[in-house]
Amino acid sequence: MRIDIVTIFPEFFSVLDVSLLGKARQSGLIDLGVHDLRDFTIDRHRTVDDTPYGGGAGMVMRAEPWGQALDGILDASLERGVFDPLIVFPSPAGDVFTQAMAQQLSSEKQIVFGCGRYEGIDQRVVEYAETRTRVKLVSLGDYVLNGGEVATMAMIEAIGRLIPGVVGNPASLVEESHSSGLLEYPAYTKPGNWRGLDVPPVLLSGNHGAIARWRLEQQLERTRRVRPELLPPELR
Ligand code: JD8
Repeated sequence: MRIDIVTIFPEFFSVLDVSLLGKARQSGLIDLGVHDLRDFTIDRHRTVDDTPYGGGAGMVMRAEPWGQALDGILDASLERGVFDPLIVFPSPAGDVFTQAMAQQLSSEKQIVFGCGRYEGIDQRVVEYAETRTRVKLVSLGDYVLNGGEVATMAMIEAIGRLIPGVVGNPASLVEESHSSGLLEYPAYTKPGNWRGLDVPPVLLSGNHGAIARWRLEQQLERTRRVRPELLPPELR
């Protein structure tokens, strides 16, 4: 997968050089391009924002730098034979990001993340982008962030780890929270007793059937207690 990020804070994404995603980039599973929006301005102050039409507090991101940045990325995609990359604009007004969406997006050839700041991006950028390719507004959740970078980082991690070969043991993806529709069971490791707290005896029994049943019961109990809406009505 090719991932492009447009942002006024390119240094924010240096963390993508390390850990699992860093390894995925070294092995060629993920190809990453981070683009500084200010590189697409033409004034000496590299201005990316301006006052909002209609008045109001704050500033709005100007359309032209975005138009130049997205055209450059999309034209480069065409040269690589990718004709319909997906542009994702993180936005509080977007569809809420879920594991199902991460799974769906993990099969994309190319995703371009457009990280807004200030009060947002001139709406005509979204309208223009829709004339060139597929566009999706996605929200990380029902709370307000200061820009799209944190959401983009979270989405890249959630999507990237689902790309075949990125996670060493694919079986570990199956039992995770949300992948099975249930929250995950509690995990334990040595020592057997830690500060007077024991590991549940069933996990020491060697009885794999009993262990599997205990883990499923834990998943159902935890999901019923914390996120009942994830369960079908008959299991709530
Ligand atoms: C992109 C600018 C800040 C948003 C005035 C605060 C996502 N789940 C989420 N919450 N917030 C965002 C998000 C916030 C953004 C931008 C995403 C670009 N802001 C603006 C509108 C109100 N400020 C998000 N994904």
